[in-house]
Amino acid sequence: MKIERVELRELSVRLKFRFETSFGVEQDLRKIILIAHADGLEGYGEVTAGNVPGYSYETADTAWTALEHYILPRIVGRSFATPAELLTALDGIRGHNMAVATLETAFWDLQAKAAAVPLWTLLGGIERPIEVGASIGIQGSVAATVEQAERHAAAGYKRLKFKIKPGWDVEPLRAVREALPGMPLSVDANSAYRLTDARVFYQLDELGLDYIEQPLAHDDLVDHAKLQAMLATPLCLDESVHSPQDARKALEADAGRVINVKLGRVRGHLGARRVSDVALAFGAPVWCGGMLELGIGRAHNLHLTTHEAFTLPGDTSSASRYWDEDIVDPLLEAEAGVQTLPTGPGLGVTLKRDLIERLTVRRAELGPAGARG
Ligand code: OSB
Ligand code: MG
Repeated sequence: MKIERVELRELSVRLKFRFETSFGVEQDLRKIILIAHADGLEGYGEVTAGNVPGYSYETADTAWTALEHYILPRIVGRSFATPAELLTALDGIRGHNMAVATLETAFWDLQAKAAAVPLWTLLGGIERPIEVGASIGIQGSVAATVEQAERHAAAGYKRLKFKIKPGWDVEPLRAVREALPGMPLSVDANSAYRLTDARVFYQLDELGLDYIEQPLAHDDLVDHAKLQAMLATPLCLDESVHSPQDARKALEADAGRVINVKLGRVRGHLGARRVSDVALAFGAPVWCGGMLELGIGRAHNLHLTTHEAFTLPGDTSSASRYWDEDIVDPLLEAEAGVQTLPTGPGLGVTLKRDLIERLTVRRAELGPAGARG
């Protein structure tokens, strides 16, 4: 397929809630979407980076710059037969996986539309209901945390994940465990602890959590392996895994026993598949993480999750939890903790053009004549 033209749009959107993690608070978000044009078809991708470099070094701004100046100029006007070929053309770009993934995932959407099949069939998935959990931010009071836990459990979510940070960990989780004795629960520290905080993890180890996500530094597999050896609860790696090589090293070192796969972090669908293949080979369960996505990113996550390696509930909860209005039809809603795949070719969602126009704060287009503002 020849990529004739690519549009970038930055949208200004507001989450329905303030989402607090160990690295900061998010609510007013800058979301970039990408529309790739080929053979009369449109492929959609979404940047998953945050406003600031808290979760990763990438941000909405760095992704925009990487796409506009480094990635798209190598791609626009050229033909690619497969996503692997497209990625090869980007071999010279180190890192910036979220920016690359935005284009890579849009190219998969194009290919599925050209083949007139739903994206999951190209990804080697199986058509099945997608069980999802919910990721719950730091609430600031134990009572509010328990209230959130009970509300999401009643809504049918299959697993509840709580953000923790030093000083906000054992007490709220004990209260949630008491309120919901049989509920699958997990915590996500987003790298906020050190090995010297082992006392906290010994206490969390008593609560029967499904896993403890990314407790230690993003680049420290050695200390994660030490902590894993001290605990019965599996560690789940998020920020530490950017490639199948990272997954192999982590699982070989027993630095974790579960992997959270996020399309942006691993450079797109091909990277995600290779990471989940490594996990399957090690017998480690994987699940699809979330980055507070709009409908394009959310739909990509659902198609990804159809693969057999994804055996634990992911974070792709109902779009209406996050947004008053989403930018795609249909609205991607979980019923009793189960998301259904959109039908139709490719992602199976259509863009709400008028809404997107109203939310747009920056645009660029790269075509045969190069960049236009
Ligand atoms: O660590 O999984 C994370 C959101 C932004 C950045 C990092 C993370 C998250 C979430 C939210 O946990 C998942 C979601 O509901 O999209
Ligand atoms: Mg995480």
